Formats: sequence, C-alpha cells, structure tokens
Amino acid sequence: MNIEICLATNNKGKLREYREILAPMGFLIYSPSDIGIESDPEETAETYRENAYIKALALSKKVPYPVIADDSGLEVNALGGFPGLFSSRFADSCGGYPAAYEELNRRLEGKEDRSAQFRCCICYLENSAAKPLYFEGICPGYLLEKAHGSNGFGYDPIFHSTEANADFGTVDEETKNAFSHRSKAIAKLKIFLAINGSSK
Ligand code: ITT
Repeated sequence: MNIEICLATNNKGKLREYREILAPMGFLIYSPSDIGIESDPEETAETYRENAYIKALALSKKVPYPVIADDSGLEVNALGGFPGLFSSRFADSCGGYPAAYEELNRRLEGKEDRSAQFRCCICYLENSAAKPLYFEGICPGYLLEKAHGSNGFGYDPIFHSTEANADFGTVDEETKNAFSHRSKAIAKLKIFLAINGSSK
C-alpha cells in the first residue's frame, strides 16, 4: 500500500534522502513542486522545532496529505553552535557553499576543537489542525580543513562523520543514510507511522 506524504521542502538534497529512505517502505513522497504548489514561508523562529512547524503548517493548509517538514543545520561547537539554524542563510550570505566552507575554517583558525554535528528536526502534521509531532536526530563529527568529495549536499563536503568514520562528501547515499541526522529522525518517524498509521 502506498502512503502519500508531502514534504515541505524546496531543497532537492533533502527530498532525495527522504525518498531513498521512505520509498522502499511504500511511502510516496511529494514535494510542493511535484503537485504544482509553492510554499516557502519565512523561517522566523528561534528553534528548529518552530521553524519545522512553520514550514509544515504553511504547506498543510494547501494540500490534502499529511505533511512533514525538516529543519536542520550544521552546528560547530567552537563557534557556539553556529551556523546552526542559519546554515542555509549563512551559505547564501557567503555567496555559496565553497565560500562558506572557507569562512567557517577561517573562523576556526587557531582553535583545536573542530567538533561539529548535523541536527535534524522533523515536524509531522496529519493535517493543518493537528497537533505537531517532532522527531529528531544528531550526526556527530568534525569539520574538515578542506572540502573532500562532492557527494551529498550543503556542508557534506567539509564534514567527517565519526560514526561512519568517513567524509560525507565521499560516501554513497546508502552510507550517509545509515548514519545521518536525517535518517535517525526518519527512523523515529517510521516507528510512529508503523504504530499509528496515517489517515491517508
Ligand atoms: P527547506 O527549508 O526548503 O527545507 P533549506 O535548505 O532552507 O530547505 P533548512 O532551513 O532546514 O532547509 O536549512 C538546512 C541547511 O543545513 C541546509 O540548507 C544545509 O546547508 C545544512 N544541512 C542540513 N542537513 C544537511 C546535510 O544532510 N548535509 C549537508 N548540509 C546539511
């Protein structure tokens, strides 16, 4: 049986990862553009949860499917968790990811602690009036001094995952999905859906 869910994202890398993980379990994941809808609300909140809810609610009002939204980011510990919530906006402000990698490394100059983690918060909304449910995952690692590989998206090329013992820019999708923050959050969502089902 196919379970239809709409993913409130305009990020093709995220969409690919959700499909890879959930499609084998019978989930049909639509992006807003797949169904001819635009949804890009301003992420004005101060937490991943609230931003995920903003994105989920905006889309949920427009579609007849349960919605999931993903708010995520790279947190560099020696920079107080920066860029965190601002990961996407920071890359834009630098003029793209390669420049953002350099800028992060410039800010880390002279610091011994290069530890970092990716964090993902999923908000699941059965419909726009439903109580939001949250599922979270963390992927620990450290920041590389130079980009290595070009797989994945966003900050993957400068991230070394300690659990995968690999640079995310060099691993295939299956390997990233075995260890990523997103796959951990999705695993929790999958358990919830398996137990509670989905009305659609
Ligand atoms: P949507 O809001 O449309 O989903 P977005 O990319 O703006 O897309 P976020 O606001 O959640 O999404 O920002 C997440 C950013 O964190 C993302 O753009 C990357 O810069 C970074 N990021 C999150 N997960 C990542 C991953 O698995 N690999 C590399 N970078 C990641």
